[in-house]
Amino acid sequence: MDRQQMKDKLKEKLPTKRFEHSVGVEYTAATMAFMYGVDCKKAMLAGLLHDCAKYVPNDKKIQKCEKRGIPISECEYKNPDLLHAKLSAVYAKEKYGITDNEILSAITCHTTGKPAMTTLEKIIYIADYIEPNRNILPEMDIIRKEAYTDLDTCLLHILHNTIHYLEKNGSHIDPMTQETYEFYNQLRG
Ligand code: DGI
Ligand code: FE
Ligand code: FE
Repeated sequence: MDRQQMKDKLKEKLPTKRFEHSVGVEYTAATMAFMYGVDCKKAMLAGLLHDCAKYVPNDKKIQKCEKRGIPISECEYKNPDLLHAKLSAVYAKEKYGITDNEILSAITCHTTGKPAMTTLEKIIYIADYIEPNRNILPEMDIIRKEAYTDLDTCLLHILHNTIHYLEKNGSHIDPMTQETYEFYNQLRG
């Protein structure tokens, strides 16, 4: 499947706004790939497809992950939307023909992050948050600059603000989100 065919298929699977968000992540990831010397094609594919399973109904998300033996945390059982990251990697492989494991892992961890991410994984996590169509979140101007000056500072800033937002709303923090935060917080020293 070439890139245009992938785009056409994705457009059918997502509401307009989510499709536009995906294209925003595709191109934001490309600019970050230039900055950090990462394979631009990989960054664009991961960006384009990162949310491809977002609109699978939540009960199906659980079913499909269970069927493939993908581990599901207690927090993911309570908030099955979190599984769209893992399931989007499955769909990228099964339905869009992506075989590259660097792309697939960047899609897998785009929502919670994980400790010791590769540069491509960081780029997708960050591009998802800062792409131009995203609603403006607190400190977005600073976070967008950090994305092009210091990846780890940017990552920690997003994790900090996300955890703060989740706590404020009484949402459960997934252990992977917490571990990622602690990892990058310790790294800063
Ligand atoms: O899919 P997107 O909307 O583009 O962005 P995303 O994949 O980063 O998902 C964002 C949502 O995920 C947002 O509503 C916050 C939520 N989220 C991220 N980490 C956690 C979380 N929700 C819970 N309950 N726990 C987490 O640790
Ligand atoms: Fe997502
Ligand atoms: Fe997204």
